[in-house]
Amino acid sequence: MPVIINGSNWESYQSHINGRMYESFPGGITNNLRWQDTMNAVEQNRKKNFSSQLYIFNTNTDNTGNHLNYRQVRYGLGSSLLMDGIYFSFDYGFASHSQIWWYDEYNVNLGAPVSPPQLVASNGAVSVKVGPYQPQVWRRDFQNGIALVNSTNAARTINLGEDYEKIRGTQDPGVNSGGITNKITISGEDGIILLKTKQTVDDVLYNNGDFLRFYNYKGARVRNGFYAFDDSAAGGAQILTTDIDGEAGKEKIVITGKKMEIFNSLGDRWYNEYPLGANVKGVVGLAVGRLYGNSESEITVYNRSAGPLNLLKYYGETLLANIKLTEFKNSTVGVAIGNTDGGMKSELVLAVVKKGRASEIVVYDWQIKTVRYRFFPYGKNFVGALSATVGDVDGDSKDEIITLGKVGGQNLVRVFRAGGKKLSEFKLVATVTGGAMTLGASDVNYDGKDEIVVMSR
Ligand SMILES: [Ca+2]
Ligand SMILES: [Ca+2]
Ligand SMILES: [Ca+2]
Ligand SMILES: [Ca+2]
Repeated sequence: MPVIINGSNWESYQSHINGRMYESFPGGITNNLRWQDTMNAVEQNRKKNFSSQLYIFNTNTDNTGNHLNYRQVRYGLGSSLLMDGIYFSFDYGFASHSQIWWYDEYNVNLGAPVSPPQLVASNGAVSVKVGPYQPQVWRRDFQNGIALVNSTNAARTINLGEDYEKIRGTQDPGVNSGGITNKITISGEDGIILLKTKQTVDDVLYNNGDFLRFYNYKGARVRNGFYAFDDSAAGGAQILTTDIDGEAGKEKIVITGKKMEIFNSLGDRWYNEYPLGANVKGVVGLAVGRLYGNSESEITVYNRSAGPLNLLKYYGETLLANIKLTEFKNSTVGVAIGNTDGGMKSELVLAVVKKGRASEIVVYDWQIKTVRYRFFPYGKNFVGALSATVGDVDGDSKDEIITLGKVGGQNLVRVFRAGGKKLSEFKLVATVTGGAMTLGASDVNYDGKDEIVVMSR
């Protein structure tokens, strides 16, 4: 169990403790410390502290209760992100720490740090910190974005070198506007978190060159759209980059025409074959997920227009071949794998457009033997095209079923819980191209909930 203390840099304590809370960061409760004093003290103490180190920066309202001081929140949070193992809180002050105020930045998972703290010159030049902390603009890079802190007392404008995307916040939208920029002005004693702009997206099956848009399940756009293009694959190829082996790193599956390739996270090719034969008529469909509930994923490949469906291990070995489901007869089918009803196992979710029948969602159990439930997402008279995917859009650890159908000339997204109970719906504005749209789901703003990805050609 780590032992941390509050409030002392006393030399003889340091080798007996694992860390410390820095109350009223950065000034301390007497408010006579400068930012660089505190930051340098942390650096010094952590060299002497016992391992399993844990620190807390408590920034607060200085006992005023002004919880809308977002600049102060960002200043403390940004500073805490510059070094490892620092937790952050923002509350009332030393007279009371019982508040649980929440800030937009807390919703963003920046991922693991990928750089040490760095100094940023006004021309944007970035250099790794060598000496002690001093009033400057500081930057640290993370897997999903960057943290910046201006510890001077005047605004600074810096060149970011490339485009970054502001988070889309509701509390201080002037700062967290969701806009894309390669240059930013940070006021004195302030900080900001920026996201990397995206040109590819993980965990979503897209066609190379698709335009992608991102919505929460209530229909609000959460990130800027973009054309997804992977240089290593042909235009129009189906691409899915996701973890399939349960080990660190993302693997990649590419379907070009009738051929499927599986690459491990280092880019080595595990599989390069025609899983349904080279001459199969129709589009080869792909769905990946933890059908059996293990850390490793299963892969389904199927002929969208007639079946059959094959189930493969994550590296391509056949588990079940030539599964013939009645849903594929005289139909066009899309498949997704998701855990819609809890438990360990996932389900196979079919979006079925069948001649002479309303377009339907049919959900099979993990053995692909028993239909667990089925429903008509747009009613018993809707016979149009139906696209479906799965994703946990509300963060309750169960996947919702997300559908897209064109009703009365409008593209209508609907979100369902297991059994077919509707959770939400929203209309999509038409795309520039007017081309067909498909769906995916992925957490693109790092808040732990999947967004709905709408892809169009
Ligand atoms: Ca992996
Ligand atoms: Ca389940
Ligand atoms: Ca859910
Ligand atoms: Ca999200």
